Amino acid sequence: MTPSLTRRSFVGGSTAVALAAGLGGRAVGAAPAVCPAPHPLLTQAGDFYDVSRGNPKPQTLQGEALVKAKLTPETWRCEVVADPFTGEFVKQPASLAKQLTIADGTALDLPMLMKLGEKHRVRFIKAMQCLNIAEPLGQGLWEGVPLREVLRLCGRMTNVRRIYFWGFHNDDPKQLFQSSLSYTEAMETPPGGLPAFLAWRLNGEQLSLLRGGPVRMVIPWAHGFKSIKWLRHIAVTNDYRANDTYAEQNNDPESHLKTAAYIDTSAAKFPAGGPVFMTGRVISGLSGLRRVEYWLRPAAAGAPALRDDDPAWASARWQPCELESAPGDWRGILPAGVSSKDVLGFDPATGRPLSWPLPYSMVSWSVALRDLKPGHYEFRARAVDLNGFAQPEPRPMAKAGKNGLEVQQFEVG
Ligand SMILES: Nc1nc2c(c(=O)[nH]1)N[C@H]1C(S)=C(S)[C@@H](COP(=O)(O)O)O[C@H]1N2
Ligand SMILES: [Mo]
Repeated sequence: MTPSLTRRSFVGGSTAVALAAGLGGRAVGAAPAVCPAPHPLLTQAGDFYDVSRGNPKPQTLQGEALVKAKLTPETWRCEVVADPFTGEFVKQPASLAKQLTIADGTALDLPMLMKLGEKHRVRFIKAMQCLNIAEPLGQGLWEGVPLREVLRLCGRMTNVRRIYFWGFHNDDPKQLFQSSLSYTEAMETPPGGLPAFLAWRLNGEQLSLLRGGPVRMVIPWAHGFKSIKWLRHIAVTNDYRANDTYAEQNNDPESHLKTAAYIDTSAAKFPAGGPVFMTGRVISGLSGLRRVEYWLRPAAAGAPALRDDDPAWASARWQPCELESAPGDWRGILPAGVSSKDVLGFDPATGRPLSWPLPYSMVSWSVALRDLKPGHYEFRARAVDLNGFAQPEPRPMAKAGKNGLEVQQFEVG
């Protein structure tokens, strides 16, 4: 199964430098006098980098096909069943006191979810990132109800070790894209932690078909492959294996979002004299974020990639970048009617973020490079986490998430 990727057009609050690059390759930029504005904290639903399988892709369905797929708000249904699976180490199958099925008219629908939402609603700002793509996909304010509240509708569970879930896939087993959580991950949340949830709103609006609506799973700590779109099925199972579709493709199925910095594409050439502004985004992953730093060095035009064992790494001079600070006033950033006091990760009394960046969110960084002599340069940026580990430490294995160090070459003069 090969994901097909649609590059979102890079517009809307993007930097002048990046815009020039996006429109015509790496343009020769007039250096802006002030640092370009940071990326907007919330990405519009249509501006996310899309990672979707399916032939046809569910977001292209229309009319009767959409109704048949149960992917309109009125027709949406999600079954919650017990998987009868047994095997060598699985003597007893999982069971639920009550299954929610389409056949007997008890499947989950949107009114049921909204009813649960009256009491258990969660809102959370999360960066979406694919384990296999070295660039954030976007960031949203996701809104829904914890998976555990949905499972509680089914009464007593026995012999449940994992929860599997998958979306609409054209009723073709070859197109199935599923993911899973352990029982504990689905049911229990550490204090101040973030629950797995079923989302039906994004940035204050109904979750669009394009972004996986009417309802998608959102797993706050995980890479995108756990956040199943067009959710239609939840199955509790006694199978202890994380048999995510991604696991079958040589990925670490229990990876968490990594702390990592990403560089915006800059102009290829800057005039001498003015400052050169470099910008980018950084995700605060499992290990949190302490700072972003850069390393600038002269390098020949088109210099080959620096090998991992090159002695230059040892003498690199890493210097601090400026991190976008927490907004003092969240009105105008959050959708109308949403108070930051009601968003997870914020102090419910003051409405201020409890940490910055928020866990599993991304913010912009920037640096002004001054007094550069004419010549060719290489610019690298890296995140340093709360353990003091610099990217790509401590987990440089790409199949647990891409966090290699990015590099940009440019010329001054
Ligand atoms: N049903 C379904 N859900 C899915 C996928 C998919 O192909 N089908 N792709 C997953 C992957 S690998 C990623 S990275 C995210 C991407 O989310 P986005 O398209 O909203 O950016 O969706 C996830 N959810
Ligand atoms: Mo992905």
